[in-house]
Amino acid sequence: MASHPTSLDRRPVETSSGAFFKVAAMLLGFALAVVAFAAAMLWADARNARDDANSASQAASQVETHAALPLNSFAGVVPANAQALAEAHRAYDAALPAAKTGAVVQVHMTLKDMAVEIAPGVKYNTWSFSGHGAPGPIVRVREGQTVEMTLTNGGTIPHSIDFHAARIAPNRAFRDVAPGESFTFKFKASDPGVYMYHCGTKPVLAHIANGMYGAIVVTPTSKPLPKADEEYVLVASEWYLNGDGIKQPASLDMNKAHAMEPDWTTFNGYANQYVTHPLTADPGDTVRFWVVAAGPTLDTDFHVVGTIFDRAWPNANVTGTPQRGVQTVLVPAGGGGVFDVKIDEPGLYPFVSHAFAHVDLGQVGLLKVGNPKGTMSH
Ligand SMILES: [Cu+2]
Repeated sequence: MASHPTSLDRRPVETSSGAFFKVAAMLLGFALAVVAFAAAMLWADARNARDDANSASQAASQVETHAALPLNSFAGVVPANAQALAEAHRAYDAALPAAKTGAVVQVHMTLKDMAVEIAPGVKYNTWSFSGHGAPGPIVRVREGQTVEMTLTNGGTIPHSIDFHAARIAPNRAFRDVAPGESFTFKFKASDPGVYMYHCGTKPVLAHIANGMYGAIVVTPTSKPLPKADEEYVLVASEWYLNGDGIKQPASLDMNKAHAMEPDWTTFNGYANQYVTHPLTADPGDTVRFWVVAAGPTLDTDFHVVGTIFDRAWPNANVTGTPQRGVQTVLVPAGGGGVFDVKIDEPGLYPFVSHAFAHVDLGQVGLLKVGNPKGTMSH
């Protein structure tokens, strides 16, 4: 027993510094209790306040007064005419663009600060890669082509562009570009797949969360993929709002981004857009999905309801042997995946992140095969 003292009192000699630490520990414990109590009260206040808040504007004003936890969620908060707005929304074109010919593919993006809609009637202040919101344009090249990327910064702070498809010194190619400046670099797209690109300027979390991401598809030529009839590119991402974005555009809530509590999650930047405007295929077609999870933080568990992947290339390892007959495949934040489905029966087939909170937050769409009767909202 003597060899295993259970309290400080059993120590034979108590030094003055030991006594000091005892007192300090007691005071610290008391202080922590006070902080915990205060936090609990704040939490209770916020809960009550939130319960009372009937209007979106009340909710928006709260978030400014409660910068710390708990975080006010604006998930699912849309105006009354949301359905009409969703129908009027022009969906991001998910079709894989045609490949360009030639040894060099020039890509020019002009950054612009702009408010865009991310859900029906919900606006957000993005830093846009291309002047039409997030994601940036789909870049499509063929294995072996050289990408000549020019970035023009039309924004107000420095930005950069980091291509995951490149093997290149980041300090040289992915460097910050000052407002008003342009910068060009080249890389050879030698590794086929689908890759994320994003702004790599610090804090990267904020730059990606503000919409600075997109996909580059490098189609293999050394070992071509089986033929596909339709090819779609989906960039999954999440949004963290400091207001509901209805009366005025929301901006980034960095506390929510750190807490990984998004208000909306999307495919191609806008919640549920392919539910209202489904992607299409004919019965018997092979449909290929090129999927990137842009995050900034959360993964996507890609699944198509009502079918099974005929071929899946996890991590977009398209030169490897595909997996067959798999149901749900992880697409990690900052990663990609390629998925083929061949669907014979006409119908509405939802594609989702099967981490189902994401479906409720907007990361769901429909693949409409043929001309089925009726509708569904998954
Ligand atoms: Cu940036």
